[in-house]
Amino acid sequence: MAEPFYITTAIHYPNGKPHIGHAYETIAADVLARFHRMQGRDVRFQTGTDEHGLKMAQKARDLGITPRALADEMSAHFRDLFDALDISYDRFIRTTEGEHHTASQALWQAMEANGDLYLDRYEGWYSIRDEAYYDASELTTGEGGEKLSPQGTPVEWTVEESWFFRLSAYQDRLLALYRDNPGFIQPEARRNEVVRFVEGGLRDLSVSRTSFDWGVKVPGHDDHVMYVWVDALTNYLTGLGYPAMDGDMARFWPADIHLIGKDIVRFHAVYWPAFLMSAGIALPKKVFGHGFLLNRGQKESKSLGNVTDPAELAEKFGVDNLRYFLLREFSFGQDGSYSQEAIVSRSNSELANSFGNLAQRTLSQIFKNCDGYLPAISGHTAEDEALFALVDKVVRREMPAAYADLAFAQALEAWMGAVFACNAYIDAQAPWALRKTDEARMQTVLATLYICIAQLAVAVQPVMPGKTARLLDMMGIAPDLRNPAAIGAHWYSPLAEGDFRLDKPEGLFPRLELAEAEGE
Ligand code: ME8
Repeated sequence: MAEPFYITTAIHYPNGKPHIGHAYETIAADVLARFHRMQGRDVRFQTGTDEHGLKMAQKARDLGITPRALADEMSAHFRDLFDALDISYDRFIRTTEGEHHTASQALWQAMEANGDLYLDRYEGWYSIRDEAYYDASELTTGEGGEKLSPQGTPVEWTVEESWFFRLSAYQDRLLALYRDNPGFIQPEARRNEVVRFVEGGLRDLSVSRTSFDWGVKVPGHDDHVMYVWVDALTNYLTGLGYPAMDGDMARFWPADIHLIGKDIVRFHAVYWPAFLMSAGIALPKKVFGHGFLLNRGQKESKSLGNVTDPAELAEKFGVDNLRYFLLREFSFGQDGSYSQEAIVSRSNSELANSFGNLAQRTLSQIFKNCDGYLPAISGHTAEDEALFALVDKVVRREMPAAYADLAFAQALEAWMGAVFACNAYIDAQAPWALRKTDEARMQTVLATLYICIAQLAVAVQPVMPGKTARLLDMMGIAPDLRNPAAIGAHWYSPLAEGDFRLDKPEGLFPRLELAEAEGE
């Protein structure tokens, strides 16, 4: 049976509509999920919304609606966006689901049974925006003299009765985890931050609240709700049927990767493994903290008026153009700054002018000059062999290695290199000129290109599932051949028997343009 692969994104706060950062993270996870599926893995991909906590309760109060109504409305926007972006999730979880309350309470009871939870009083600097307490030494001072968290959000002195998790007892075990599993936290810079933080000593963590009731109730103490991060992290188990340990839990846990943004690495790489150790549950294999997307160098915010609706970007530029841009433009672990001009320029130079044009030129010559039938090969020259070797190296070695490593920009750079090589080959071989002088050679050149284009389309399917499906349909490549195991020159033979005839090819990547005012 195929080897399982469980991938999760963070679950998103539905206290507003989704922004570009949510789209970025979920697209990246989708690419990884599609890549592993294409490699034959049995993939389970989970995303969803994180619906409890003070932030949700306050936002709902400001709007004069219940937190539940806010969650219902906003969660639907996330789901709609992910559908529009072609996200192939298997499970969209909402933390208000009954099953999730059951799972969170079961995890709580397991930690309690292990002696790691106790009741005490909590006083400290609390940030509502981050849903986290901070140590006085971590705070900074804002322009107006107000105290700010390390994330730059306001903090308030807060006193309440609270349950505590004995995080301090886990310092050595966590450090051993990082030491014995150097790939557990990636990229390296994030790992170093976490190791330094844990080496600095851990304080017990306040894990319940009494000041509001929008959350999962603490078992046996109805006046307490769990700290939102305790229930939020549990979502990764809920989706597999925990507390039942058979079925999907047995098949897919531990997760292969939790894909999250750099701001929440501490929760996933410190608190979460400690909770799981306490409950006697296996630890996830990897936590990857990707970078942040900025809009022309600035964080998007309502006050700056620069909030972009990712659904609009997809609508305007095309879903696959947006997916390609986001993964090609930025090195995945690092921050990146985007603009609409950059999307247009990347799409036009690489998708329209390079890949789209290559496919269009090749297929329309086959359509016109070979009557739509796949051309025959009559012996390869050194140039043909060199092109095959290059494409083969890119699609079968470089791209899979880069995808598996979440080096998406590198995978696409290698892909573009092969596309350039194909365009250089078509220019040098000039099949349109061969038509009059050497028809057999023209056929071989077009057949060589046909095979290379099919391979390149297959390799880039995880990033552009819609466009590549259309191209491969146009080319008559059957769905069961659309994977790397089937990639190779032998693709050609089942197709060359005259059983498939190309229609007039349609352009896949029209050039994009920005209306003048939009470039401002
Ligand atoms: O943190 N660029 O939810 P969230 C890239 N509910 N990624 C970004 C980003 C940006 N500008 N802004 C946010 C939460 N993200 C919690 C998670 S998980 C058990 C609970 C990323 O809606 C962010 O880093 O604020 C996180 O991974 C995800 O979007 C959801 O952020």
